[in-house]
Amino acid sequence: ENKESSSSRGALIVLEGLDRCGKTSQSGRLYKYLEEQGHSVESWRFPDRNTGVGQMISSYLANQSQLDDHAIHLLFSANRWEKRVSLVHWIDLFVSELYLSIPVSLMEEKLKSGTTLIVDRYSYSGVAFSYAKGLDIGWCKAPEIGLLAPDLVVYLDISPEKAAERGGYGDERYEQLEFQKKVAGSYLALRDSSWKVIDATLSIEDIEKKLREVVLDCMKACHKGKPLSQLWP
Ligand code: DGP
Ligand code: NA
Ligand code: NA
Repeated sequence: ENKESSSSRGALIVLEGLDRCGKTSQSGRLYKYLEEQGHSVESWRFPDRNTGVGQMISSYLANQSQLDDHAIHLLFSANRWEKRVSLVHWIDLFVSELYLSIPVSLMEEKLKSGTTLIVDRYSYSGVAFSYAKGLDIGWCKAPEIGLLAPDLVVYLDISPEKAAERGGYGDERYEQLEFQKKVAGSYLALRDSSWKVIDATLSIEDIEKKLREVVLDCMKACHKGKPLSQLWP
């Protein structure tokens, strides 16, 4: 009897790429398209700067605070964990004033109820940026273990030089050509054959079209019952 609902889950779609690769505007366009097509869809981004942890990350990125490389790495990861799991509070238990928090898997519930999530950056950014700073790759991957694995990773491919020409560069900590070159190298080390790589120097419309194709394919597979899995598969 649950066949119906479990076979119509949403897809976890992740967009990755260097700063200024066009990820954010493409995820906006994709979101609008899917919504117009009548799909249940949400647009997420990491870091989510609205949480307490997110505000610490934001201040670090704006160079308003300094943090050890390992410490900031764990904050980015914590920011993903806090969006995977939401704590439902049960207060007012009258017997002993107990205060219980029941964890609910936010992402999983959404996906299982049929909502597709378009996520602008995820664990791959977490590893790519810290590995670029010289941290051990195994250490970088460890705190991501147990987060939901995406059904699709789309990499918007642009050279660090081309990205730097796009302007507005240099506002935040990581937006420097030499560092972005290292990040590009990290992404290369992380990529596997399941990633869909789209040339981010194509026209906005062409990228949008290619993105829709791979996303709709993935959504079909999820709809047919492709199981959810966890990082790192
Ligand atoms: P964005 O809001 O997508 O522009 O991301 C802000 C910056 O933070 C960008 O330079 C990419 C970087 N970033 C995103 N996620 C992570 C992460 O998990 N770890 C680290 N170290 N950097 C990240
Ligand atoms: Na940025
Ligand atoms: Na992040």
